Order: sequence, then structure tokens, then C-alpha cells
Amino acid sequence: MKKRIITFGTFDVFHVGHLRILQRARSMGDYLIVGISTDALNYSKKKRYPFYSESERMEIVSALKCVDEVFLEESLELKRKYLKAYNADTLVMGNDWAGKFDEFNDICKVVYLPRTPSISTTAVIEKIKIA
Ligand code: C2G
Repeated sequence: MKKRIITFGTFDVFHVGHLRILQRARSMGDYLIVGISTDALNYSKKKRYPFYSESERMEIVSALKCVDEVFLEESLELKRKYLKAYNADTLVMGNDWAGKFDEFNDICKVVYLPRTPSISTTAVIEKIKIA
């Protein structure tokens, strides 16, 4: 049976750290589903709207070779519902979320991968501002 991997994120101002976690997530199974945080969810998490809209972020992520399916993640509280609805065998997240999703170990495997060092959306935006 095909192993289904799921991951979540905003993926704003898409960079190589985003690409690498998606590639690593995909290499752990046969089918990668990505929940893209909506603009509203991002505002509630980070108190600012993403630079790219949710439809642009979805368009970018869904065009990647390593991504099979995308959907909009509307709330952090709906994670269990999404894991079930998408029949996920494994939930992959960056280790900035380490331990945060262990409660889902009862329905799927939960794996935290190391983040790519020295790159973030915030760092890219700051660099462009001072360039
Ligand atoms: N990431 C990474 N290396 C970086 C930056 C990000 O591996 N240098 C990973 C993060 O760990 C995360 C994914 O890329 O797994 C997406 O990162 P964000 O867009 O910052 O996502 P976030 O806002 O953390 O949203 O339900 C969970 C949330 O929606 C996750």
C-alpha cells in the first residue's frame, strides 16, 4: 500500500528551507499532502498577513515535483480531522514544532525533521529591506 505523508505550513516567500523539508517529507513515503495555512490562520498565529496570498502559496507549492496534493489548513485545532480525512500514515513537521504534535501518535507516526539552518522567511524579508 502507498505510504501517505502529510505536512503543514505557511510557505510564505518560498525558499530552499521550505523546498528541502518537502523533499525530505516526500522521500519518507509515496504520496505527499501539504496543508497550506490560510491567510487568516497565519494572522492569528503571527499577527501579520503573509506576503503572498493563500492562493499564490498554494499555486507555488502544488507545482513542485515532490508534492502530490495541497489543501488549505484553516485552523491548528483541526489537525486530527485533517490527518483522518487525508488518511495520513505519517505527519512530518520541522523541529521548531518538536513535541507539539505528539498527541497524534495514536493515529499516525509523527516525525520532526531538522530545519535548514540560517534561512527563514523573516530573514529573507529583512535582507531585502536592507539591500
Ligand atoms: N522549515 C525548515 N527550514 C527552514 C524554515 C522552515 O525546515 N529554514 C520548515 C518548517 O519547520 C515547517 C515548514 O518549513 O515545517 C513550513 O514553515 P512555515 O511556513 O514557517 O510554517 P509554519 O508557519 O511553522 O506553519 O500547522 C502547523 C503550521 O501551519 C506550520
